[in-house]
Amino acid sequence: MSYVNEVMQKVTQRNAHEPEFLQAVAEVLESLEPVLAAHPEYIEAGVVDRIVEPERQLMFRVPWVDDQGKVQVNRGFRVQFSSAIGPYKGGLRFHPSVNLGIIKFLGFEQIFKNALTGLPMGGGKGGSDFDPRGKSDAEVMRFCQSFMTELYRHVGADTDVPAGDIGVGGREIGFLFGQYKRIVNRFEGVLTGKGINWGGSLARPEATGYGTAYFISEMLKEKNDSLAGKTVTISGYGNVGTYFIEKVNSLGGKVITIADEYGYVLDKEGIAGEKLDFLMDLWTVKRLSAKVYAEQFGLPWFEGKSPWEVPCDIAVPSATQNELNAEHAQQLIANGCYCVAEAANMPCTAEAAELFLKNKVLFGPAKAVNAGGVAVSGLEMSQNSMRYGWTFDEVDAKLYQIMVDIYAKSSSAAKKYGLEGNLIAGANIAGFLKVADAMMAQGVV
Ligand code: 2IT
Repeated sequence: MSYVNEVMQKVTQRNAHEPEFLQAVAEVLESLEPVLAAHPEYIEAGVVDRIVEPERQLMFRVPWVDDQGKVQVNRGFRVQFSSAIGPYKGGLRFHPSVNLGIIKFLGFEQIFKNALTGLPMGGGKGGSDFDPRGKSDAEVMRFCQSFMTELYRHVGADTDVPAGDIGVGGREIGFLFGQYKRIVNRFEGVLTGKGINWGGSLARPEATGYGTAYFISEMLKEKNDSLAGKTVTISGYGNVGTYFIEKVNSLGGKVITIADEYGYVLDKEGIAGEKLDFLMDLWTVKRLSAKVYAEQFGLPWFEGKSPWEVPCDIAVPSATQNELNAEHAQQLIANGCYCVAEAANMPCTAEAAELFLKNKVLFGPAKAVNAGGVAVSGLEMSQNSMRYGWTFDEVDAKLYQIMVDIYAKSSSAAKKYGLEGNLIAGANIAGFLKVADAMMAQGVV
């Protein structure tokens, strides 16, 4: 049995009930085959055996009192996966689907994504099965305060720096930061995604969506093409989707769908102007269904259907893991879609991604495509350390350059290991090499 298969077998035995984690690990390990063949020293040093096991996994009770005076109990998580190249770094997800396996898959992905940014950040992820939908501000605040009352002892500006993810935006980061500061009596950059007048970075809210558009532009540039005049379908309309739409519009393309787990809206004219203004806080603040957008502007709503049935040039899954399966991939390919970029984390199933590669669809993997968010989080950490803040244009220019570099690194790593055009392999290899070399230098830890 090959070394990679042996490692995968052990990971499968140890984490048998965590399908998303196994999916994420299998994809990376497969990419590493040619690297390990060329560099047996990584095998000898147990680098792969170590990188698939989190350095530390925390699970804790989060008790809080709802508006009716009833005690509620949620489960909190923080998985500190790798600190080889910097403090643990990665978002917090508040969603009822959260469990240890989901947080581990996200934390594992974050190791390689963060390495790709070129900034000194390790990999981590956390969250809770708390559902922010339908909760009052006061309930969200009490929950966040309780969550941080346990988490504070495990995090810190030089230890572990959480941020937002699904269900955690500016409001939640504010409540979490306030409680941390109150407990430790220190104003420090323990979280990113902070408000602009209390240590946040300009362009952090925009970063993931803008970065996705910059990355797609790089993929298209290689084919002497651009986003101008292109029709794009997306799913999620949270922080990532909304700012992605804004950037696509400014680059001359149009986005014609948004979706949630109940269905999708088709907006053939493209989401722009007052419609985009309306969309901006529909999920991130109000946490309402995409159907509300359809109703507001008299647009067709397709109940129980997926936006991947709509013909488009470019498809950008921007909601959540495994939202785009093999059947969707086949439909997209049959309808002429020639570029797919993962704005969410692992939104394509392994089978879907395989179909895209096989059919020569330009495919951008999540670790590379959506790295702009955590990249600007890294820039927020730099600004906090300097006690200084860059202008919007300064941060945006750095973000742009980081996305250009990530594309170049991923593309050239794929080429170097005989997998030209396969950005999944390229991103995994480029991210891995940086972390693996750091692990080699630091001994068996
Ligand atoms: O998936 C992600 O990269 C994020 N949710 C952002 C993480 C961060 O630390 O900014």
